[in-house]
Amino acid sequence: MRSRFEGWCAVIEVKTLSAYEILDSRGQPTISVVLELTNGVVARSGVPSGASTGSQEAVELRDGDLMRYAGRGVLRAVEHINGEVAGHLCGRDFASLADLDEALLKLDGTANKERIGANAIIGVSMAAARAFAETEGRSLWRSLTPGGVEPRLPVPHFNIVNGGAHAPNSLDFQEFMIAPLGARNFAEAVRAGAEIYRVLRGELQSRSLGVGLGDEGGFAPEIGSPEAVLELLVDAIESAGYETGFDGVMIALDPAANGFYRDGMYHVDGEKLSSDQMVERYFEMIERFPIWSLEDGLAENDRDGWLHLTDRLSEYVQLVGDDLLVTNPTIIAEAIERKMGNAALIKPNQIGTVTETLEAMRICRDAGWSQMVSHRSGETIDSFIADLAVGAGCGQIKSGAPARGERVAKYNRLIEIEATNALPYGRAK
Ligand code: 2PG
Ligand code: MG
Repeated sequence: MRSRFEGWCAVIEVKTLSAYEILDSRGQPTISVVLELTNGVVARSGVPSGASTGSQEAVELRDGDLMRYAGRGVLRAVEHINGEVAGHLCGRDFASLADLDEALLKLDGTANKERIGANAIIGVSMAAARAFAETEGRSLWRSLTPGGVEPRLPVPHFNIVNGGAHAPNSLDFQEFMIAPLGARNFAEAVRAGAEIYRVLRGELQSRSLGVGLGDEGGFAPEIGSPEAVLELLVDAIESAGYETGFDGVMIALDPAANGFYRDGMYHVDGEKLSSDQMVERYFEMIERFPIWSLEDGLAENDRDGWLHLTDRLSEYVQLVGDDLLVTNPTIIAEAIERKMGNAALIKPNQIGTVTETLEAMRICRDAGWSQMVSHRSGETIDSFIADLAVGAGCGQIKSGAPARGERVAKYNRLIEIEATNALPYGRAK
């Protein structure tokens, strides 16, 4: 249906809403949602879950019943969906996703979604976004595209070495990613990622290092030094026949510094570094290696450090806030104002509704900040974030290694979108 004034619009009426407990990629309980409309549309979603979380994230409701899944069950959140959320939405008309999300926020009534649970709310919101798209007869990515934004295929950031909270090795940095910025298109970027991943496996084996995997499908070798991993990555990129650089393959880091910040110091590979020393260490890494993006280089509480980090490094690299910003429009607006970083990681479950996620992205766009859409370390096969990245036109995504079903579900969805639509590839200009 096309409205005369605003382009596409649809009114949906919720018929039934239900949820159940399923497993995520780490073998922990999470939520699956099924939303049925009176027009016959049935939409689903699977809710992701993080391990290295920011303190300001919307609250993921867990049962705390130690007799089930060591307290990690989500039956209370599931009951909230099947009970009061269903009671609140069923039989009602909604003219937009924003209206439906607003109804969810009002029903919850808390600032951080702790009553109903952000995991419950985001599951319903994602299913509802799909229900709107389906009713409009459009792809999910198209229905998520804001006016004036050019949809595009994002540069994939493949996390091929895992450490920190995502692996049991002694590597303090959490994520070492390769980003084929110079690829011709998305399919070629995937090819580069997969070929480099394969070569890296061989190189690890030839050095008698383990090829076991971390939570996001990257290798988790027993290496302590981040620089040693960066050397390996550059070797693997070149041995696979690619060049480093903006016309080829670049490296992105997510040290997730909350994880190694203790007593005001950064603990890296046996050394204790002050905030300033940590920033200088990054400066040296950026000089030596083809790094283009640095996420959570410092801890979320090290706010003066973030100001210094931005001052010192923003002309050389993208500085992405994840735990610092938690996809929260208010927190992002403040960081833009204070010049803390220059880009935001975007994870819908950190804030808890799709509408607020889109708002966070709009604020970034308006300020000239970049955005990288992201999975969580605990995932399902739901590929929602692939459509979100294309629709919002931000040009960047990370979804783990080019391996493991829950990771490649997103990359494969992007390949499908590219194969069936003529869209540009690459970072947003
Ligand atoms: C991160 C994420 C995703 P988690 O820190 O960026 O890679 O990890 O989902 O564990 O917060
Ligand atoms: Mg992160």
